[in-house]
Amino acid sequence: MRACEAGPEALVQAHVFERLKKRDIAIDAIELLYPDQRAKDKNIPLAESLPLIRDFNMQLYNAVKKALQKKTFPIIVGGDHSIAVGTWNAFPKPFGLIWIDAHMDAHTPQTSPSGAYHGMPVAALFGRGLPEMAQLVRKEPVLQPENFAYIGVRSYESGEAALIKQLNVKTYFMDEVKKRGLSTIIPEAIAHVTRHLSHYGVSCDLDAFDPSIAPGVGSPEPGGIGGQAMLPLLAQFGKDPRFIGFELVEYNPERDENHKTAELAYEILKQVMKP
Ligand SMILES: [Mn+2]
Repeated sequence: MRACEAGPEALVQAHVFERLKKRDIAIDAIELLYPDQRAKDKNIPLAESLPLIRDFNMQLYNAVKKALQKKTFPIIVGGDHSIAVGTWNAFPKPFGLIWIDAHMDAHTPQTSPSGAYHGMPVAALFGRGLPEMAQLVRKEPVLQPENFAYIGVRSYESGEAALIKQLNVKTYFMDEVKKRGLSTIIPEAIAHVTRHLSHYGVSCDLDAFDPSIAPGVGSPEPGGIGGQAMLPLLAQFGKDPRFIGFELVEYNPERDENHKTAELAYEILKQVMKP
């Protein structure tokens, strides 16, 4: 049960965006995009779902591009993490990216045990894996691995970990996060992804948070980030002139308990968008 495709609509129904607006947070427009119904079938092989995933990412790419042309600040709410390919293709290159996640999402079809595309978007952004996604819009990779940092990783498979190691990607594993604290690590991660570049974005998977505060996710992993530690720190992104966009993914309303995770999503967006 992943059901993340129902996430955005469930957050609208939980009045997440309406409540943000009431707090004088400038929201120009909310646009909901829907994947092809066939993409919901978890049992179809990647070869069959790939064109659907690709089409959806193109739709999303165009929507984010349009928002940027209107000079609005894009906040992208998923959906599973496959959407990162469409999202980050839309931003003018070059930029750095901070990826807050329990997982690496850096598989290629050769290394993935499940074949699920939501485990592959980081590899695609680095130009690896299926060319349909790795070259969604252009031939060149969206990101250079040196301008990327993970925060919160605690569950991964050997094939993707080998790629991340080979590409020398900065990874703040969960043990280091616990030991050194997010108030140290977040500014360090920002400094890392901007050391050659002037702009950066953030992609946040709700499963980076501990399942006690975020049970409603596609792939829960114990031992995650606590809300109190993280939430106040998110305001630094929104206030940073180098920050270009924010993506929040993997909300699964079917697994949520008493709207806990929807509330967390609200708190995250409130912090990031704080005027
Ligand atoms: Mn993810």
